[in-house]
Amino acid sequence: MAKRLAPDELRRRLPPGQVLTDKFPVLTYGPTPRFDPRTWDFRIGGEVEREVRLSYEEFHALPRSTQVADFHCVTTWSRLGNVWEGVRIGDLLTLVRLKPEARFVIVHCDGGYTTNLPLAEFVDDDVMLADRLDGRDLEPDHGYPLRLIVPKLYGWKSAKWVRAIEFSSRDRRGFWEVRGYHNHADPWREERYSSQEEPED
Ligand SMILES: Nc1nc2c(c(=O)[nH]1)N[C@H]1C(S)=C(S)[C@@H](COP(=O)(O)O)O[C@H]1N2
Ligand SMILES: [Mo]
Repeated sequence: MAKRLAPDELRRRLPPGQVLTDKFPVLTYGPTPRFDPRTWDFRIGGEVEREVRLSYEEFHALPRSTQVADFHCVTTWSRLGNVWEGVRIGDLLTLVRLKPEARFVIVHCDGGYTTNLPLAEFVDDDVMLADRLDGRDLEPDHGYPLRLIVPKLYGWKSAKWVRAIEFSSRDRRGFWEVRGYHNHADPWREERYSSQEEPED
């Protein structure tokens, strides 16, 4: 699929320093968590009027969408044209009322992995919680039963095995963001390392 792209199309879709792959490498720190639908739940909390907890069945009753998006890992591979299926953030957010203080999002995963992003980027049209890829359920190593997809940022923001979304008034760096990766992570600006960050304030 990606191989058939015309050179100008490829230039438009492949960020600087990235190399195409048709495979889907697994990039995980630590083991793949075990999934049990009876105990799995999904929480939305923090700066919301009322916290929400959904069971596996309740989550699967939410409106579903499909979208095509490219995926860029900071280790330099990019996989283009992924067909993701799941729940758009816009549809998820009909379940809660955000407090005005909510400005950042911290994503919590099974196994303790976390990642952070600004609210404005979390609510972008192309951000979703996905459970299927290319017409099949996600494989456990790729995040089943649920992963975040944030196409405009490097892959470590696309957290696998998501269990909770926390809205926060202040930004708190996640797992890789405290270990030397860039807080923002825009692949088009090659925001790879925290050492590149401009001092703020
Ligand atoms: N929970 C969790 N999510 C994670 C990671 C991880 O280690 N744990 N790795 C991230 C990184 S660095 C990338 S590039 C993508 C890779 O997704 P994949 O393993 O499905 O290719 O998952 C991201 N999400
Ligand atoms: Mo990555």
